[in-house]
Amino acid sequence: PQPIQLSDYKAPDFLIATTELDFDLAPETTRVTARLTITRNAAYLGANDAPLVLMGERLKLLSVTLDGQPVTDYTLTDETLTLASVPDSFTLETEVEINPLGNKTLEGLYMSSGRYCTQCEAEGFRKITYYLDRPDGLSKYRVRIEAPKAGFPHLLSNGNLLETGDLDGGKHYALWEDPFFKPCYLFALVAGELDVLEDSLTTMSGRKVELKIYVDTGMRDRSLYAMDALKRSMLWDEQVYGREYDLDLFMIVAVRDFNFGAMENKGLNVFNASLLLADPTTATDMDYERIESVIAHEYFHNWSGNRVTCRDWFQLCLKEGLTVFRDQGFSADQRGHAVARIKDVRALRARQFPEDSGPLAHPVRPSSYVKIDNFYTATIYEKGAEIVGMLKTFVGPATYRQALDHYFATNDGTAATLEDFLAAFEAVTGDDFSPWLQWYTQAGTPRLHVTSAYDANSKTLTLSFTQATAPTPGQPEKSALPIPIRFGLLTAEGEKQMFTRDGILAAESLFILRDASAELTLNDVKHAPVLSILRHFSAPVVLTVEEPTSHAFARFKGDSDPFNRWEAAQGLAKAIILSETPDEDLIDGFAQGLEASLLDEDLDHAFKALIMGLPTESDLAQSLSPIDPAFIHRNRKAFKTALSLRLYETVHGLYTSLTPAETFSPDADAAGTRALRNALLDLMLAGHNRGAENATSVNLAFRHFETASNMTDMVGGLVALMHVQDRPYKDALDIFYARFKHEPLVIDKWFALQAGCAHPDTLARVRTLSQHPDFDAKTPNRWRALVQSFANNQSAFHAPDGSGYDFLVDQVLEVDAFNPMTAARLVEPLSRYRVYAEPYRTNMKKALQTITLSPDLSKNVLELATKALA
Ligand code: B3K
Ligand code: ZN
Repeated sequence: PQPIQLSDYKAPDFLIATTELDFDLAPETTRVTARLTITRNAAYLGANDAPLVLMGERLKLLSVTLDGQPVTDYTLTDETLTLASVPDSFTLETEVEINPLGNKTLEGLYMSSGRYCTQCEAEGFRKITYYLDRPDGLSKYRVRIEAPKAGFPHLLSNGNLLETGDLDGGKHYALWEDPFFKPCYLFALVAGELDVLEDSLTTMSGRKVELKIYVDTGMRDRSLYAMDALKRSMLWDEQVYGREYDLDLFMIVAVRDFNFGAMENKGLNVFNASLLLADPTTATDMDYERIESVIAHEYFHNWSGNRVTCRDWFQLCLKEGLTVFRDQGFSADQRGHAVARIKDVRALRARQFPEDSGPLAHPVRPSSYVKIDNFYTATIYEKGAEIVGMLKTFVGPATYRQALDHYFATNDGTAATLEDFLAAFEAVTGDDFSPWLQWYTQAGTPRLHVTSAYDANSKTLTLSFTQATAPTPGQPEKSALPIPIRFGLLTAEGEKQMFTRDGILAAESLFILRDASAELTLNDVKHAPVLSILRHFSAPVVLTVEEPTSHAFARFKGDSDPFNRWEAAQGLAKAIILSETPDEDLIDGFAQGLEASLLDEDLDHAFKALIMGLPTESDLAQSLSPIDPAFIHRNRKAFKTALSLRLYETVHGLYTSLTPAETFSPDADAAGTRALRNALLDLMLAGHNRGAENATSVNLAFRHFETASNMTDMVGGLVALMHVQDRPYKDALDIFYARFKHEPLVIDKWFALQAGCAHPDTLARVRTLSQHPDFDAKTPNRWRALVQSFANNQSAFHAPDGSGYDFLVDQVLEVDAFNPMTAARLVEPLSRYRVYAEPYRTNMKKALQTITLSPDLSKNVLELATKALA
């Protein structure tokens, strides 16, 4: 397939001012009539007599009329409808038939649990009707939906409800109008039997907005948290960004079958039920946290995405990076800045860093793609958010707000580019922001190296910074990027140390590295310093600092920047785990540092839970070359056991002191305490095989599971029991299944937990589970619960004989036959074969080749597998 190039962008030949859609819904024979008022783009008038080319896929065309006259001389392909010669201004009406029930791609109009719903981003609208399916075509929509009353009492679309009424034959209809111009990817329709939770909110200008969340019947109470999060998001966007909601109605619908998390359709967000429904007995704190952040994310898109949309899909991060940054800011305000930052960075490192250093590396604004669906990546989302964060750090919060106000004001109602975004910063500062554009156009994670020289006589400290970015596919040469480096100094004991920079006394400072290398001199540094560089993770880079290990211990002990305190612990743990032979002194030192943190009254529970979390196996893999998953697993486990044995008394004591609250609250404090209690239990159990307290801790874990009054603690108990395997673990799994067998979202967890278990039997277990009556590859949530969890399970997936890869390949090929978008997400785990040791490397490559050689591959899977092998 021919890639699409950014450099080929051309404004559309035609504009569609108004779009009227009539839906006559029937499961296998839905009729869609589209009446489009079309004009030739003024930019080309007189100079262009281009044909009208509309996109359409899997549509049965029934009729075409132009200004009321039947048209017969059109050309139809699998992907287009072309009218060779058309006037400069006309009305086109097409009628098509589609099959929502048979649509298992979950893109376009499809059915989920007997309900109709749509997913159009990026290019799904063309599966509904013939259209100029591109984000720079903004149009006003009027939508009429007709369906049987029985089974389909709710008929929803974007905007305002104008009219409803009964029709003959037990049918009814609803007429919707969206007053805002929008691209077709934001179109949505939902029809079916639903329960609705209603609420309202008065906006900052005093308008009352009705809020409605539609869920499966019987699930209304499980949407209360989402409603609460929605109201907090709406207020936050008013307070922090000055953004007000613009319609009188805001609706969210939860569906079970969905290819990803959620979708920001104008006034009618559609959510994967797993990111909306929650109550204490079925959702973990992590679920609550994700629901809160995704509700905010989709809501925030109303401005960053909908009011200002993207000119073309290459600009995807214009809406996604910015909206992720906005939702991260919201979550940080709700749950604590340090803890939120650590979690965001952990996710960035887990998903984006590997992508950025492998064969699928691409700039935040790519320059070409085959299937845009393949570019909804951690790079576009998370690295895109980091860039916005760096811009904010660079200009400061007040100027950032001015720049964003300017951006929204000047681009409202348009389809914009990243240049437009940076222009807003230029407009309010008068500076040149073109160096920042390179963060969007250059792939790869920069490495930042820092050395220092301290002169005790003159009390000066010279810091030397160097940056370098390794080549990525298609980009052999890399430029230096502007890197904001926030830093401070400590004493050898981990106390804060002041310094003077350019005559100003400071405890912390910001340095912008603009070139490949630079030096900075600080004065009045009284004591030999410990550096605390890249505080709050001020840039998405890999940092190395030349320093003795004792400096990392000093930061672990007392860095006033909580991010760097956590980071110091991560770095030390990494060094210990990746060394060939265990260094007992270092392990002792780490255990003491951890114990001190655990007993520190000033640290909150959520932070303590995080600092207990050892680097994950995939995190560790990034610091080992070539990657040997078995080595990593063995050493990490040994280190955890060593910590468990050393800290048993403290951990046990602290665990017992944390009594679970009587009533459940999903807020950050309560969740932090549960996180800590579960982390303590897990660490206790990690040493169970060798400790004298064996039976006690196993009993404790089982009781923790059995008496849990919420899902977080149940899962915490199960995870701890994984260290034990055998009876108590298997019993717990059976109890869990029996209790929740009628709760699909909880059974997803049951599949995921087993697939994520680091045990030699896991692959066999996963194969058996893939035959379980509850397993269904056609439901993406269930499929991902089993298959993605397994592919993320480093030690089980990377079986030396390649059997884990074989399982993945079979699954990807099976799902690719009906849902390419979802199948393609799981090519990535095989892609980085070159950095693995043998025999993994050869086996991963063979698995990729098996994929590329199979017949009838989708473009989605083919693009990624080919790039991985290139
Ligand atoms: N914009 C959607 C993602 C669409 C993915 C299409 N393959 C959700 C979001 O980022 O908010
Ligand atoms: Zn988004």
